Amino acid sequence: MKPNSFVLSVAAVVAMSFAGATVATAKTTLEIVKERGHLRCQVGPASPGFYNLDAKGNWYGSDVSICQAVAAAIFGSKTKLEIQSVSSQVRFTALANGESDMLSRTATWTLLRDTQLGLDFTAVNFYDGQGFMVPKDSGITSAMQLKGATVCVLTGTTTELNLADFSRVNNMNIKPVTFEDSNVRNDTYLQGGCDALTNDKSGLASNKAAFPNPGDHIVLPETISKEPLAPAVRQGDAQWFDIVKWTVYTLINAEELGVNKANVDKMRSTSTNASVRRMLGVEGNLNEGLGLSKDWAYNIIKEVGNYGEIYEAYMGGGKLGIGISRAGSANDLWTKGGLMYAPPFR
Ligand SMILES: N[C@@H](CCC(=O)N[C@@H](CS)C(=O)NCC(=O)O)C(=O)O
Repeated sequence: MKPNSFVLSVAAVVAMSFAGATVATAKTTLEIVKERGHLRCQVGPASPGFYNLDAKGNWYGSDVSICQAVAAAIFGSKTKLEIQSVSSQVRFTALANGESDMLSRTATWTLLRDTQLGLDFTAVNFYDGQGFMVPKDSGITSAMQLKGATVCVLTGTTTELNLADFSRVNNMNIKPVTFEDSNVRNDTYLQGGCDALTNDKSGLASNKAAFPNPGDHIVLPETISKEPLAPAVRQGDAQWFDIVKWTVYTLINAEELGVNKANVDKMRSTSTNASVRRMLGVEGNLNEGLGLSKDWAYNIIKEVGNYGEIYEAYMGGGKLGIGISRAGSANDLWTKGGLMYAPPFR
């Protein structure tokens, strides 16, 4: 053996044993979460629909439900959860830095975010699009009338970028008024500091629901972008990615298969539908690749319900809902003309 190749092979052996040592000691996200005893999940500043606080300081909402569902899949209880409220501006860095285990926070899945921030988007839980809101008495009825207007917008968002595109493409000379804090943005708009407010349309419904006189504002008909909102995880842990992704798919499949919070026990003991039996862990071993117990999906449904129940409660017509009608929209099940379609339990 020539001395050079000897040196090389020693180096290779040393490198290999380092790699081996790293693999042997690095903990998976699931192991870290289990050892900690609870999941850390990021949402946004309190906002009706997605993530809001009740009088006792408990978080609730559709994005909070996804956090609860992942906690239930791991621990069998939705309460093994620490919610972190993070602004749009810092959300991705906070996740990439390891401050939380996942983000469930009206975050739009884009190519850049998916490939350049050290993150992976899991499965869409709400199909949205950007719109505009104006005071009713402004007389404005179309976004095309916003030529030269000042528009309040949150920075660090796709909203800000789409607004610039919309203005440029249509030669509108819109003047963005940018904010880091959504409360300050809303107050400025309410006090007449800008002619219009722009946000995802579900965000506008949420903002409006929190205004003193929601009826004084209208959402204009135009939708200027695609905003597929999805929970995200840090890149590099395929099992963790699968756990969060299949938690969303469980919620959607459960609705399609007619399994809900109220009937899940009965379904588990009496259903003869093979997909239901596999989903609820009565048959097969679909849990194994996820590293979760057989009843992981049962626990999700038992603790938080299915996708339709969550939608109705927080985004739809429920007491706490923000009244976005679902029937026939992109957020309906694929069996009803929508885009909510989850891969099968098999
Ligand atoms: N979907 C867009 C916008 C996200 C966004 O700004 N969502 C609103 C929904 S109301 C929000 O969280 N606002 C509160 C905040 O971030 O301070 C994105 O991912 O950039």
